[in-house]
Amino acid sequence: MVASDAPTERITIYHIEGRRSFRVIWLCEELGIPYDLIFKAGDVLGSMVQLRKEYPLMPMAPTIRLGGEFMVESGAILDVLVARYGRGRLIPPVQSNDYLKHTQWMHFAEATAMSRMATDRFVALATGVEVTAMQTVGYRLGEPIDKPALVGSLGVFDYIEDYLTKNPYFGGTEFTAADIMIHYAVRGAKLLVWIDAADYPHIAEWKCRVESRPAFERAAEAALPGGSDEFGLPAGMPLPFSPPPQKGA
Ligand SMILES: N[C@@H](CCC(=O)N[C@@H](CS)C(=O)NCC(=O)O)C(=O)O
Repeated sequence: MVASDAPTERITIYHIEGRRSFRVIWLCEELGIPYDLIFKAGDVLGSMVQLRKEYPLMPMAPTIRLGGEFMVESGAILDVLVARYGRGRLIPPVQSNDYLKHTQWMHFAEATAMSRMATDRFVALATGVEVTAMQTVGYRLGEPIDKPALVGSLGVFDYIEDYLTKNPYFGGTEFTAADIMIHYAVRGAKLLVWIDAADYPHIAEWKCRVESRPAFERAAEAALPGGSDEFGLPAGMPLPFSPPPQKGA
């Protein structure tokens, strides 16, 4: 991969607290990429309105502006920043087996993990059934192989847990951008589909390990200046969905 120098122009990140734009902030902190963060602290809707004004065609967090171009899709943004400014960091060598792992998880985070979880949540919202009922419908490891079902949220978590029994990071032996991609899906699952990383020993240990990175801590301070709750959302703000029942309740 051809390395290039530090950006000549600062990256503008349109951010909403507790949302996927956190991934871009974390990556910039890991690589030391200077950025300007545009959001309204403590005002999720206000941040969204600002983003809709700036980029009405596809107002999603994250949106970035770099070199006069707007760009959406967190995975694509991370790929670009790693390729341009990483100088080999946060990505395994292309010829290594770790590169296959890294690339799979870079895509899996949105294309499968977030999409299966969002499907469970949207169907639960549309039908009024609890999101846990959706999970009995999905296919997961250990179920009859002729079950007529698609892989569901629990199957996603089984797969992630199994992977982490054999690998320390989603980039294989080293922390890479793939860990940043998967982290948002794992953290968001507690509210989105009531799957708690704490119930999966290897996921819980990995989550704790990556959250102790200094760049994660700097990103959290910048992205969530008022602190965050147990779901990674801005502390003290109304939740977009009903929370899971308390354990033991
Ligand atoms: N696949 C996109 C998803 C982006 C996305 O859905 N972002 C949410 C916040 S986490 C958003 O902006 N939602 C507003 C909407 O869907 O209208 C990515 O990874 O960047």
